[in-house]
Amino acid sequence: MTTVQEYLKNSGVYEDLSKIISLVAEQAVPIRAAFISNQGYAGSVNASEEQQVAMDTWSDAHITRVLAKSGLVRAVASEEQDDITTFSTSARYSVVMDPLDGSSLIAVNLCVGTIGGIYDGDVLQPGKNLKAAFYILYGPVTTLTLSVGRGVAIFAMDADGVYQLQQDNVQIPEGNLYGSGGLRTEWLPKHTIFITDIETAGGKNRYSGSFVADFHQVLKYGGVYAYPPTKGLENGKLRLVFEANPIGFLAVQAGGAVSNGISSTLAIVPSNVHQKTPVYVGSRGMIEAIEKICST
Ligand code: AFP
Repeated sequence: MTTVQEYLKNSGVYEDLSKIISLVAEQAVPIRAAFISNQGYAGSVNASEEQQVAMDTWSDAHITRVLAKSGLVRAVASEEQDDITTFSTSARYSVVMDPLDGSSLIAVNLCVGTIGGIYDGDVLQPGKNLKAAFYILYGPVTTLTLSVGRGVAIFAMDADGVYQLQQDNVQIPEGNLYGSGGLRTEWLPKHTIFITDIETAGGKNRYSGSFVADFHQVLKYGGVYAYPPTKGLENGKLRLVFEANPIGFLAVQAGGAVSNGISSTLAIVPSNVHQKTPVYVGSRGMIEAIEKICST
């Protein structure tokens, strides 16, 4: 058995980077424990004008506090905070996070996650510069899906709270699952063509409303997760920095691809930490298909 710490050491990851990854991953234990007493809405809205649920604000405050205390982090940017918080300009790494992704599903006890990305230097860099990307999935088992730029590994938390390697060198197969956000009546014609083509070819619809959970099944079985531009929302709903980049980085490291329909979202230099982007992420063939449709 290989623990996440052993994996990071064997991968030659710098000590501080390794410590930050482990530190965030360990917070799965208190976060999971907090679900039971944080079921409702927080009564506040985030920078994207979305209602925050109690677990959004709880996990955001919790992880931010842990990172601040570590002394290892230069800055943190969170989907649940308006601005980037700088801790120490002498520290090397900055963390971006969606502390509780899919939080509206807590009240119905479906899978949710925590997404993280780590940059060497400041926050506003293109996703291709990520030094590490990961997500924790709070399913029947707590798993950590991680890339430090040398492929993708999945770890499962054991009864002692230790992440043990479950699968290394994960590769996205060319499967046929698909899940798309946005109301069908609001989709733009090119997205409708893309989804209709998948359905005609026998694709199976799997969409829960949690990006982490929906992407995880695409990672394992193949297919595509999409949150397209919709009428009136030409940049879709997902955030480039907190959602599209870490998950897109993992997809590419697993042999898949990520795109806004035109080109890779990992090349975009963010101008604003809360900027949104259309997202297509998954098997390479699926992403080639949407880019072909969008180019005509
Ligand atoms: P948050 O719970 O972090 O706000 O994320 C929800 C989300 O950004 C993503 O996880 C889902 O895939 C997507 O929104 C669901 O959106 P719809 O409710 O519009 O399907």
